[in-house]
Amino acid sequence: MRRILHIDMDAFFAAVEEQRKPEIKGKPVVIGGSGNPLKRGVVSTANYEARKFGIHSAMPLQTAYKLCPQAIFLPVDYEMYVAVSRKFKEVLHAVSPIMEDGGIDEAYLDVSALAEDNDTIIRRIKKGIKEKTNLTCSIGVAPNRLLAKMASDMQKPDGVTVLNEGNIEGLLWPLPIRKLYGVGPKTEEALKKQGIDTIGRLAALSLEVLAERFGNSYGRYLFDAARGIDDSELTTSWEPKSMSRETTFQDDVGEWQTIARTLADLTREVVHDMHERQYKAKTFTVKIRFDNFQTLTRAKTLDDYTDTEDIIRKAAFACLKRIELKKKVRLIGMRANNLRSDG
Ligand code: TTP
Ligand code: MG
Repeated sequence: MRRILHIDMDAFFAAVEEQRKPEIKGKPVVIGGSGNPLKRGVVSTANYEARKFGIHSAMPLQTAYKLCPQAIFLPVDYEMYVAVSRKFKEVLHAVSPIMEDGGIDEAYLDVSALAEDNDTIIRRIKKGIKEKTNLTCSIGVAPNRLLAKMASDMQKPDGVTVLNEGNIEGLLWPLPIRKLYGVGPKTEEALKKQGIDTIGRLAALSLEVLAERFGNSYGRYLFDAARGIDDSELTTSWEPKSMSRETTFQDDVGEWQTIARTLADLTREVVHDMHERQYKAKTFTVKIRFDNFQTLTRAKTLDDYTDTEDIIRKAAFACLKRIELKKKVRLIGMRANNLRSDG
């Protein structure tokens, strides 16, 4: 039987901020946008004190302000969080090299081949993360990735949850279907219309019915997932698949100069990341979102890998030129992919 862990940091951005500003500990803290709750932007995360007021990720900052004007609002310091993220992933990678990077504050670890039991491994991980970052995490333990991911969310913060064949009925089936990994708002709505509101009710549907409603492949996925079945292997390449930056403008922008200056700034930041992490890249992509949310991307692939800012900026501007700026721009992004480690 495989032993997969999913590790997810608790209130990650907020916890990092509390770490470097101990005076805000115990108070409601909201991280998002430029940190000004009267301006446009959304909540990236809120600490547990702020969540008591109903504040959550993706909520407009202005709404968060109405719910809790006395909260401490801070800007997103992405560089800082990436640096901390790297530290905690190093701890995990040292425990087992079979690691899948799940995002800035989460990762999967296959510990099947280790001699120690799960309790010992978990203690080692929590202790290592505490020592290196002084932060807490929650861990899900399961025979596969799907269950591990769902388990890590069940006892936050600083929890450990074991989810396996024996407690699927007790722990998984009572959950709302939206909690099932891979079920988005559309599927949720479609299922709710049929009166299917929990994972248990989903598990009661036959494969034939699910395949008919959702197609063979997604129907099969739902059938298996509701039973906690997932045979997929971890994707272990511990390389970032891309490095990117994007900015949402405070007010939608029509002037080319502002857009160009912002793209040059984003390019500099991406190049800085590449230097820091010793990566070169071959493909560069620019993303533009207009005020009507229409989003376009243009990519350019060079003949050689590079980390030279001038060359990368030229590639970025070549992409930008291929986008007709006939509407105001809400967001601009820049990404380096097709990466090669030079370290
Ligand atoms: P999560 O792990 O979803 O949230 P969290 O770590 O803040 O809280 P929890 O204790 O419940 O795990 O996301 C990790 C980080 O990703 C989060 O700190 C901020 C960022 N994030 C966003 O920027 N926008 C979002 O909509 C979400 C969900 C997260
Ligand atoms: Mg988290």
